[in-house]
Amino acid sequence: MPSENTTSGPTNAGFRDAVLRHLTYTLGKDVSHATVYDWRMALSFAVRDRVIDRWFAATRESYDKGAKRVYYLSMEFLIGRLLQDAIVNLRLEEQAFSAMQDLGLDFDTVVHDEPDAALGNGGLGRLAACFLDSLSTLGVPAYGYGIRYEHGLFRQSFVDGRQMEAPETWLQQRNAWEFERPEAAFNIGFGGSVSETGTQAVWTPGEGIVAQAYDTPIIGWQGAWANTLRLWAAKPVQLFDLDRFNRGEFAAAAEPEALARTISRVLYPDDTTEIGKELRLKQEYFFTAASLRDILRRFESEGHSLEMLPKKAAIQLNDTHPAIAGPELVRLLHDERGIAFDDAVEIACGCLSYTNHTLLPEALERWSEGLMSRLLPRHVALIERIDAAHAAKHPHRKVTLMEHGEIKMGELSFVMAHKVNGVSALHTDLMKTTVFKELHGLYPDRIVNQTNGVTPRRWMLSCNPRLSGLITETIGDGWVGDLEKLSGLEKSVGDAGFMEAYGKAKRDNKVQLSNWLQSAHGVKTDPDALFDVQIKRIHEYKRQHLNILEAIALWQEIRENPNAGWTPRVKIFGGKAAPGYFFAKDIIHLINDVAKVLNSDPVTSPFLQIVFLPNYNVTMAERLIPASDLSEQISTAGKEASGTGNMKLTLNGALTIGTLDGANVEIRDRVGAENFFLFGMTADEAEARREVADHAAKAVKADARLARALKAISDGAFSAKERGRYKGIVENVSGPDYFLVASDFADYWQAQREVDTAFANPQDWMRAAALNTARAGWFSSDRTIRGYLADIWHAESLLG
Ligand code: NBG
Repeated sequence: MPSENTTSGPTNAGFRDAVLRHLTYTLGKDVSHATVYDWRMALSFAVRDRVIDRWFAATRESYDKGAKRVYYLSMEFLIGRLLQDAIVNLRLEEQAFSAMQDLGLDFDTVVHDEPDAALGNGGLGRLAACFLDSLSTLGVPAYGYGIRYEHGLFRQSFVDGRQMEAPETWLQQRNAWEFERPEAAFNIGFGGSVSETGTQAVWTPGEGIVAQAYDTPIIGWQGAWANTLRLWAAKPVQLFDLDRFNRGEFAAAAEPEALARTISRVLYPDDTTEIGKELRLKQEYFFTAASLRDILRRFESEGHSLEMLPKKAAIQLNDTHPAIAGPELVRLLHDERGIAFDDAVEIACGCLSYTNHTLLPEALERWSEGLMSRLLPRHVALIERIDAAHAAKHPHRKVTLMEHGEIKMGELSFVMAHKVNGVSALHTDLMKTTVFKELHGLYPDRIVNQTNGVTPRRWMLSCNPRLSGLITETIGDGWVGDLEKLSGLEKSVGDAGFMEAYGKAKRDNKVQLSNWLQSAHGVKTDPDALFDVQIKRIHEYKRQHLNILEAIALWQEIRENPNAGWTPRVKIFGGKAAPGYFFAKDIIHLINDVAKVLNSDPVTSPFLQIVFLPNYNVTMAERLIPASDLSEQISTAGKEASGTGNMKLTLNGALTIGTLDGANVEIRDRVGAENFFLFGMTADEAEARREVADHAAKAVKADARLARALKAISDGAFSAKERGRYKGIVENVSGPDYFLVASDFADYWQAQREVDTAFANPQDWMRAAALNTARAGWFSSDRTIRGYLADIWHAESLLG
């Protein structure tokens, strides 16, 4: 892994001494007693030291230049591990590697000791993490604001094929990257009452909680700039009740503290459906209110007048979770600083913008007015006033911010933002014609598109050293900071030497994955088989059940005709289901049950194997993606807002089998239709098909393979002791089938057979894979951030 060190500074020996110094003086450990944890911490501190000066300099420069800052408010930052990332961004590979070697340690073992910070559910949270990397790389003064969850996304295991959930414990050990900021703390109130005197309203909260900041520096590529991820932890206003304690009521005395801490205790394990818990609303207000106060404090410390706020602060709402920012900012400006209401709304709109990440109706947040009035009484009054102002401007409007006793957070965000963006071209178009149709008509310039992207530092340079090395050898290392340079690879795609090296990098990655599957999971796989990968949250719209149904049908066909020259394939699944989403949990169970039967079938297992890896997370994605041949992006068209895993896989040379959904459309446009396995209905066709009576039953009847696969499930072929176990799935697919599994099955089967044929010709396959890499440059999150800067934030890079 070592590559050329381009930073000046300490020599390798100097760096090793820094590690030793931290081991001794920061960790208080002697070399002879140091554990892997101690070494990992010492290495992290030595690396972190290299970030600090740059971090301070960036902060100073932002103040000196009076720069506009970008504030990214997000309930989730799925950052994963940071050590390797920082080493790669600082170009410290050589020094860190040789320091560990000198000290008699295995570099990979030390790096892999770091817990994976899973402060997010899926795409939305990982996108936020990629954006932080790009903002720092581009030298844009920016802060990420979120919650310092004590427990991130649950740890998943399988017992008899069923998903089990256990708490995640990333903070059990010390977190090497964060700095506690006891002085950066705000009191956040809930409940209480509002008194009005004349035009002035005063909210007196009934309870309070302290939001205290923890800062993590985020270093950009080559250490050119560093920003801050500021996460809020909930602390009690009063530590404990001494009177009760002295009376011997120990548990009761600790109650206020425990209750307060509850707010930042866990990440809600649900990314698409609203669970409607009071605690969730409290979390949302807690981090939004603390962030806005921090933003205003910084702004006011620079001595500007409040009308200048939109020129100095761009505040991005990552989905509706921080949507309360609209009324809260109006409250801070109007109630607390005396700005006229209309002006306060205008200033707030000038700062705020909102990204929508899903059109699934159940995922658009709505809060009951009752709950909201109880927790945030002043905000409800302000929302009513915002709604009235909107109605006055548009007397014929039909869409209101409040309806059936609920407050609609998507609509509130729309009205309070100067720009609203979708995350892929198709998704943005659908926003205009579906969920925000009327609002789009009233504000035709408000909706803009910013197709998602991924950071090439983590998703190529760091996770795929073999391919990165080859790319750099071929076109130089400019691609890391400018991914579009990958197009320079195209001319090498006809070159036999390059293609051999490309094929070797992929094969070596597959061997490495295969070895890990064996050592970590006891699964034996053939690295020459096609590695077919579906890694993402488990959801009906993502259609993991379509994938497993196809596997069953294929198994049946191979059994009938084992000598037909089948292309060996390993289907790898990874992903978690929300604990309360029973259908998704049944899909996991079914995949595991099917795997058990298929993997032990001596006739078919040389050709078809199923592996479901437990506890999929960022770290696992980093292992799987470089070794994948086929990327499954098979959502029902119109339902996947963008996808970002699809981009990572494309970049790493996996070919996609996919529908015309989300960013698949743009991926296919760029890599070329001939290098992409397209199947299925378009979003319009899907919409129309749902109107056809008995569409699923008809599709099942028309497709003997699908019918036979469903019958095997019903007959208990995979659940002999409980034949009815998957009745729900079978009935859904052959009955209502909202996600059109049955209707897309035949086409999917056909596309998979085309995959088989294509993979049997390794030269052509590798050529297509290399073209996928060469043409993936546009999907860098650097490009996405440039788009936000130009179209939404109107902020600038302070680098060069
Ligand atoms: C997800 C979408 C993905 C998209 C990411 C990032 C949520 C609510 N939405 O398609 O499902 O890629 O957001 O934009 O997590």
